Parts: sequence; C-alpha cells; structure tokens
Amino acid sequence: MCSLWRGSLLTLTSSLNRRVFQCCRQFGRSYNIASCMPEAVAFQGVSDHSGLYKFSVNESDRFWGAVARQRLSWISPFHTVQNCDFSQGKIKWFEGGKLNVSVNCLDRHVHTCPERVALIWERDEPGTEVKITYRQLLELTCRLGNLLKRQGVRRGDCVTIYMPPCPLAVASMLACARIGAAHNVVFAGFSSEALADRIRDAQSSTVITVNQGVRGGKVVDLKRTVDQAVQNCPSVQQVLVAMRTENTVAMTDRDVPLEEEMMKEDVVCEPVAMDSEDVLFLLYTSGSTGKPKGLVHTQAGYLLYTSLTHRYVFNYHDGDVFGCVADIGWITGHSYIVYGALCNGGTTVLFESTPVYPNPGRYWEMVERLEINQFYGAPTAIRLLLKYGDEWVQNYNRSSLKTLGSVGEPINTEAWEWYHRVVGDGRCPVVDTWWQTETGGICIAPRPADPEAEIVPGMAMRPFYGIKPALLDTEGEVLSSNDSTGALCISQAWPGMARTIHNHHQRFTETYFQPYPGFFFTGDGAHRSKEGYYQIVGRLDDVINVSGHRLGTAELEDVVVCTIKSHQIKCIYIALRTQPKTPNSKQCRCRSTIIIMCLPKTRSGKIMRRVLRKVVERNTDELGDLSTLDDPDSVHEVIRVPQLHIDNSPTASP
Ligand code: 6R9
Repeated sequence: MCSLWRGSLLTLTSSLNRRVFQCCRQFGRSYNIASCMPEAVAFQGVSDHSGLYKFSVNESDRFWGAVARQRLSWISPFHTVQNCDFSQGKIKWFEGGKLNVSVNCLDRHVHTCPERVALIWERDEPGTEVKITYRQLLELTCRLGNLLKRQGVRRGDCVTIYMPPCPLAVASMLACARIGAAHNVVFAGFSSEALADRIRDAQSSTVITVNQGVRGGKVVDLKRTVDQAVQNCPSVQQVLVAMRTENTVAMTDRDVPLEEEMMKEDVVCEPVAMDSEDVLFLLYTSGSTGKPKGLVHTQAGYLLYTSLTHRYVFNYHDGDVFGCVADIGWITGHSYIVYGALCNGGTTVLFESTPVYPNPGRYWEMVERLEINQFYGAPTAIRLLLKYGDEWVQNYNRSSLKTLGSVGEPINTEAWEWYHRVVGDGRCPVVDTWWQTETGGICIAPRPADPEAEIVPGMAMRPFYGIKPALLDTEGEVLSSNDSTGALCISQAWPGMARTIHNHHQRFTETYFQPYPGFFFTGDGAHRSKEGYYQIVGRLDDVINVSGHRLGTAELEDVVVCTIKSHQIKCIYIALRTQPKTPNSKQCRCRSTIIIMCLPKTRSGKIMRRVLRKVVERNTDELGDLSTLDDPDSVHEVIRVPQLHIDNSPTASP
C-alpha cells in the first residue's frame, strides 16, 4: 500500500462528526403506483407498471419533465423538455435549464448525509479497500477542480483521464464537471497509440494519469505509456501524475505531481452553472470501420437517465452497496459506477482487480467482505468463473446479494442459469441489461416490472420507461407482430442518448439515423417473443442466414458452447461473409465459417468480430484499428488457423 496515496486521501479531509444516515425505504410494502415511482401518483390513469410504461412513451414530455424536476437539483429551471429531430440527428433535452452535475452527485448528499460512504475502492490487493465518504469526495473534487483551473483548464476544454479505477479518477471526472470542462476517460490498458489517437481527436491540453497501475498483482507503467503518447500530441501542455505505487517515475517540466499540488488548493470550488446541453464527456468506442468514434454525452439528460435506470433496473435503495465490476474507462463504469450511483447518493464499488486474482473466488470474497447488494458484471467473466466450479462461489457468504446484473454481450443460457442458481442461490433476480455507449444508460432489462413478473433466462425482455423499441426488416418495414426478428431500432428520443460524434456530426446521422429514417438504429438484431419480450441476437453484421432462419452469433454460440465441451478447444467462433445490414446496403452471399482458435477480444472482453470477418474474407491487409485488442498476437493466430467452411447455399455440403 502506498502510504502517500492513502495518507493523502485521508489528510485531504477534515474531521466532521459522524452522522448516521437514515436508511428509509421510501415506499410501503403494498403494491401501489408510488412503489413503482413516486412521481407516477400525479400521472392520471396510471395504476400499475404497464400503465406507467405506456404513459412514459405516450406522454414523454410530461413523464420526463416531472422526473427531471423531481430528481435533479437545478440552478435555473428548463423551459422545454425535449427538442429532437432524428432526421437531422438533433437531440436536445431540458433546454433553458442550468445545473451542475457534481453538485447533483456530491454537494446535495453532503448536506443530508456527509459521512455516508460514496466510494469503496476495492484495490487489487484483497482486503485493503479504502472507503471515501461524500464529504471526502467533495473535498477531493474541489481541490482537483481548483488545481485544474490553476493549470489553465477552462470551461469547454476537454481533459483526458488515463487512470485505473480509483477515487482520484472519479474525483477527476467530477472536477471536470464542476468547472465546466469535458472529460475523455481512456481505458488504462490501451496502448500509447490508441491513447494518442484519442487525445488528438479530443484536442486535450491536459492529461491526468498515475505513475503506475496495479492489476492482478502486476505493476503496469502507465505514466510511461502517457509519455510515449504525448510525444505525438502537440496539444498536450501538462500531465498531472498521481501516485498509485511508491515507485518514483521520471518527471519532465510538463508533469505536475497531483497529490502534492492539490494539497495546496482550497477545499471549496464554486460549481459552474452549465446548460443542460453542454458537453459532459466524450467516450470513444470502436466503430465497424475501425476508426474510434468520440460519442458525446451532455449534462442533464444523461444524469437523469443514468440515475433513474440505476434506481429502478437494480432496485437500488438508500444504504445499499452497489458493486459494478466494470472499468471506469467504459460506458458501464461512467453510468453506473460514477454518475447514476452518485446522483442517487449511493455507495459504489470501484474494482481495480480481475475476477481471478488472487484466485477465482475474488468476486464472491469481495461480495462477502463489502456486503454488496447489487452485483453487476459481464457474461465473459461469468463464463470464465463457471469453469472453475461452484466451490469458489460457495466458500463465501453471499446473503447480502439482492440483484445480479449482466451487461456487454448476450449471456448464454448456461451462464445465466449458473449466475442465478449458484451465485444468487436461486433467490436474486438476474437482470440482463441491454444498452450501448450510444444509449447512455440501460434501455432494455427485465426490471422494472410488476412485482413478481417473470424473468426469462438470457433475455433483456422489457424496455425501460421512455424507450420505445421497434424491429425493422431489411426493406425498412416495421415488424408490428410479436414473434418476429429484425434490426433493433428505437422510435423516439430519450434523455440519455448520445448527442453527436465529436467533430463528426455527419457520421453520427449516417450511422444512427439514416439506415432507417425516423428511427435510431442500434446496429443490433433482436427477436420479439410471442409474449412481447425482447431478446438481443447480436450485432447485425454478425447475423447469418441458415436455411432461411436468421440466426445471431449469440444463438449459435449458445448451441456450440453447450454442445462441445472439449478441454482442448479453447474457443469457437462463427464468422460470416455477409452484410445483411440495412435496406441501403447490398446483400451479399451468405457463407459462414467456424474457426476453432483463441479469440481476438477487446480489452473490455468483447470478441472483435470485424477482425475475424476480415480474416475470413482473406482481407488481412485491412484489419483496421487494432488498438483496442487485448492481445494483438491473437490475430496472427487466427490468420494461421485452419478454417472449416460451411456454405449454407442449398447445394453446398458442409
Ligand atoms: C453497455 C455496453 C454495446 C454493444 C451492444 C450489443 C452488446 C451490450 C448486451 C449486449 C446482448 C446485452 N451488448 N449489452 N448484447 N445483451 N445485455 O456494453 O456498451 O461497449 O458500447 O457495447 O454491446 O451488441 O450494441 P458498448
């Protein structure tokens, strides 16, 4: 443990009397509409969940207007709830309103419960967690905000943050929000080239990093990666360096020792009044062409949407400990570790380690030690842990768990069942949450719903309030009946959606609004069951047509994973030679390929399908941006691997 790190966090805070916060359940036990959402009492004719859902999509101005007034603290009120036009890619919410996101996430909770724990930093070394109260987090944020201002950061600038999950990373994000700067968090595992691309695209003059990261017992020289990156980034004038380990690193004139300098700053930093539609952050995601897209999220709508979904999808209540094990470098970390959770005054875990360090019991040992109530993780980790057997789970007390969440990929039935039966002892709802960087927050999930409403394994099921999904066929026609499969689109705007791609508004409209005019196109395919529940079948450019049935990779992988259990076979992938994408793109011959190999995965654990596709097409000179790959060597293995082709045209034999 670096004493400076822990010491500085503690000494940065003054001692206030410990106040016990009130853990009051807002709602009674009986099922009345207020137990769905208190605002709903004022919505005429709404008496149950399905009535509230219908109201939220049919009377979307009234719904979002009421919720925004109720749940956010405004400096000045908004005059227009929404002003959106999909044909131009124009999305504006709560115009006229002014607020500060950091005040909503910090100050207002400091007023009511200063000693409530805001962050539990679950450090790589098990059993060394650090708790930060709301009062302490506000102080860290203010000092950092003042330091950024002293270093010349102004409203409208964009600060790049290259840090592992830690309290100073969260304070850096909130400090930007406090002084009106945007942030651009880059996952602290990306290469220096990937980092440089994102710094240049965001035109950052300031980068915040740590000397070294610690993950799975290994020390990583993050500052060195930043040094390499900024050599090719003329915009960068300064690099703020926090100390995660005690090891000194070479500092140049450009570098600023973060803890030392923030100690000199005042603990009060006046929050800037921001317009609802000012930029809160950029977050880069890989596009299908391989060039990263800087998706832009703004202040009020994003904050409202993430806090509402955090509250109702996970059934989060005051006093609960929310354990999302994603990295803050992904949208899941932004929306549910930081903004949604803190806006709700929640206690949120920052997980620095890996699911298997020091052993495959890590998650569940942590659940026991921190008494986590909601656990939110990725199918890829669940599948990995499943292979190690039930004992690693059963060794620990998981009685604190109330809800289990899954995100990032389709969760196959076997993994879902194991998560539910073994991890949750069969008593916790499992919520498979579908959403994207572009959607800002969860759009489809089994909860909220009527109490006791069924949850079908491996299905995201129900649209959230204000989300109106639509399935469209390749001709661009809306599929109105149930039991149909098509391109998943969303028919009307919601406050959490991205506003543009940084510096590329045209690419934004082309990618999301032109494929199906009048709709937001998600790029995913989905099936709507007879009962009207949604099941995501995977990215649309991965959908293949087998004997007339459109099958997603999710379904195929599910079958293959269940059928083949050989230990020699590490991974199996089904790629294809088709692009049955949108009405505007040409339909190609459909040919699928099964490859047995190590999968090229992104650092967030997603299979990089576009790379596989290029390999299948023997187009290895055009692999595109590989900067997000976890192990670039895996691509060479893929290229070498023998391929088994299945041509699904009627005359071909496999
Ligand atoms: C939150 C996040 C978005 C893409 C999305 C889809 C896939 C996410 C999923 C899921 C099936 C789920 N995806 N959640 N597929 N079921 N529950 O992961 O954002 O990194 O932008 O990825 O991930 O394909 O379009 P992001």
